[in-house]
Amino acid sequence: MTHGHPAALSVAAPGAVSDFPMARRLEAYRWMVLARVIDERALSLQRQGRIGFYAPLAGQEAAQVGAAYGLEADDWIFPAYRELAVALVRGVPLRMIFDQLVGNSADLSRGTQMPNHFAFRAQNFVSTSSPIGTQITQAVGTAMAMQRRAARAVTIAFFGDGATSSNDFHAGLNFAGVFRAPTVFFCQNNQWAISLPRDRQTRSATLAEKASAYGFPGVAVDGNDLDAVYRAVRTARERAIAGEGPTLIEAQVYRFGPHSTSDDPRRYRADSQVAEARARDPVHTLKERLIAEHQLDEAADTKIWEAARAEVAQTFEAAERTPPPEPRTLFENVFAHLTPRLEEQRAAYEHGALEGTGGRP
Ligand SMILES: Cc1ncc(C[n+]2csc(CCOP(=O)(O)OP(=O)(O)O)c2C)c(N)n1
Repeated sequence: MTHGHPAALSVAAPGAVSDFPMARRLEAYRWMVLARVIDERALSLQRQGRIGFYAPLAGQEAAQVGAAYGLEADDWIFPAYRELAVALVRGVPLRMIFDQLVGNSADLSRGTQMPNHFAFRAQNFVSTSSPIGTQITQAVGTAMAMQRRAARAVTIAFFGDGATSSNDFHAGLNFAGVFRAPTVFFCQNNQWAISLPRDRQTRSATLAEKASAYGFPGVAVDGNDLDAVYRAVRTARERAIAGEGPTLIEAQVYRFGPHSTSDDPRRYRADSQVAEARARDPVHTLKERLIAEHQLDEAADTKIWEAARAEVAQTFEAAERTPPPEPRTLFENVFAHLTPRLEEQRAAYEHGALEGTGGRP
């Protein structure tokens, strides 16, 4: 098992900020269930050839939902490519997510972006970073701009264990430390960077301890524990707003599924390791807690899952029925002024010279 060292697990200053609000725990659970259902469905749809690509987040729901609840509406999110549950909690409509996965005419990027590469302007959810780590420096730069404008907001950069070996991790954390940028670095250590296990990523005992080299706090939390994640993000946010600078949070989780629809995890890890991690399933953990707190029972739980499955099925079908983008939209929204070559292609398209090419120039 490649999990971090339990002895290093700590929760940021217990009691410094309040626990996850009791009244909103059931709501948080619903988001986690919805994320899990989307995940299962999207994997299956990709296998059926109905969407082109997907990066599952199963196993990381509590980390993402806990982090999202720790933020405020004015904060800016700099995601990697696995933060679908963060987008949900921020209020991105399910329909917009599926429009993007399908790449239809209602999609904000008109199908020109790869599926699963979201950007939601209204929710301050910045465009997905597929190049590992680039969002880290962008989050720091934006936080420094916020600082200069005296905005009472923070940026949060989401990234994985693999990203801690990137140039941008070093540049971003160093700058943030020096300039006390109001940034929260949120590392979801899901134990794998595609096929590379955590113990071959670094000899550091935890990823959180890397923060000490940059001169600010690093905390490792159990990413399956909604309350622990929420507290850590809340504390980091308050610190950032107070002008005390950034925090690195390492949420220790496990990626249950493949890295993406493009790989087969059974070629690089044992089923027994996955089974062991699944025993700490964050969705199940929260369910048990809600039952113990008398906020949920089995019948109500079944209804939550059924409602999520029905909503996902109906919404996806509606997105699938929406027509594809007009081919001419290929020439729009990329360049302010088309390059001469693209101008030629657009003119050829408009004159029907591209007929019989399936709309492709
Ligand atoms: C700069 C760069 N190098 C390599 C890749 C190929 N790549 C895609 S995902 C990935 C692993 C990232 O792992 P991690 O940061 O742990 O995030 P996770 O996928 O586990 O969420 C790599 C190496 C890339 N996208 N960008």
